[in-house]
Amino acid sequence: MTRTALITGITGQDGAYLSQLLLEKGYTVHGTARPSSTDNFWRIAPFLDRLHIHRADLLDQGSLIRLLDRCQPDEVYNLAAMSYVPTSFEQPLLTGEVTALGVARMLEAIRIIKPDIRFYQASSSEMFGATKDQTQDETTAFHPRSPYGIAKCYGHWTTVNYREAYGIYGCSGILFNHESPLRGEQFVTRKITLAAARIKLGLQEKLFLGNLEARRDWGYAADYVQAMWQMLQQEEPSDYVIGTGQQHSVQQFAEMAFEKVGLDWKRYVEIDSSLLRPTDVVNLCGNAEKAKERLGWTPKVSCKELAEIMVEADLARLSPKDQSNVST
Ligand code: NAP
Ligand code: F7E
Repeated sequence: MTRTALITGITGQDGAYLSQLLLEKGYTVHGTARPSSTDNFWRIAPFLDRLHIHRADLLDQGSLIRLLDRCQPDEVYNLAAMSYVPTSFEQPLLTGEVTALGVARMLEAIRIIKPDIRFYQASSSEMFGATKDQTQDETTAFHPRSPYGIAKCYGHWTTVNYREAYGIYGCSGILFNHESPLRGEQFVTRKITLAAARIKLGLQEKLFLGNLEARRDWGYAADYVQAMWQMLQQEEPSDYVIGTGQQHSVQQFAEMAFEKVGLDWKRYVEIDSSLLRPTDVVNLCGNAEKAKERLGWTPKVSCKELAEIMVEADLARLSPKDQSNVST
């Protein structure tokens, strides 16, 4: 029988990769988009005609209840969130409403409408924040460093609590940074790859960055949505860290991206102190042993390959057809 999935935040990076994966697996795929004057469908445009899009907002309990009643999904992937850390410092209360309480609203809707739904919560390595541990796994203590990280801790523990209190099949996927050509342009990897491509093509002169020393475990979004799906196929629900186990600094990522277009990053990157955060996270590196053992999940794409994929995609997007042979 055809399975039905609902993805909140289907218009985002992960929503696009996950919907593609679920369509390939034969699911009927529903997704939420916020009511707005301009649709943000560019990531899902290639297969939009195969998706069922509903207007719903994590801020509005009634819209979520009606949504579940209409779709009757077997699986819900809660990807919607205010996901950009700097904005969470500017709008901490809105971040809490969407990224924290939004999870409780979705789980309440599940409890009321269809408690046998399998639920995936998009948790984040930002919950580890100021951790002193060199690598982080499911047992590492949380010490969030932003309103976003704090809100994700609430979402994580709410998922755990609904599992323990009401027997809901809820999984919290603690995903480390994952990127792709579909990444929003404000996140540092895409900001860098887009700038490297633009500078190569003579469309930009400088790239302004903040903290070059911050270190992240960067993986490929297409690999990570596979793990989301696998989590919901297990007999018992659980929480999983998903990461590559490899760490690079922002500076190293810039080196790799500029190298791809044959340029020396040092000539183009400048520091803009206004991009520094009130508190930053400087040392994240995931230990995904549990996911490897129980799900058989391993990452396929290295950080260097990822930087190259992203630069290539940005070059292709920016290049007029007759310049598609720009030397890389
Ligand atoms: P993204 O590209 O920023 O997408 C976020 C999605 O949430 C968008 O579809 C957005 O819709 C939607 N949204 C925002 N506010 C909403 C609201 N009030 N009601 C309903 N929808 C709302 O994020 P992503 O990179 O795909 O990440 C997916 C999820 O994983 C997020 O929860 C993020 O916090 C989490 N996460 C991401 C990473 C990562 O490295 N990418 C790592 C760990 C966890 P609009 O199109 O209308 O803005
Ligand atoms: O920053 C530093 C910045 O904004 C990474 C979200 O998907 O992953 C993401 O959150 C690092 C930080 O991602 C710039 O200070 C330097 O240390 O790309 P980012 P993030 O904050 O790690 C987690 C796992 C999520 O869950 C989030 O939703 O890069 N950095 N210079 C900069 N960052 C930005 N954005 N822009 C700069 O110019």
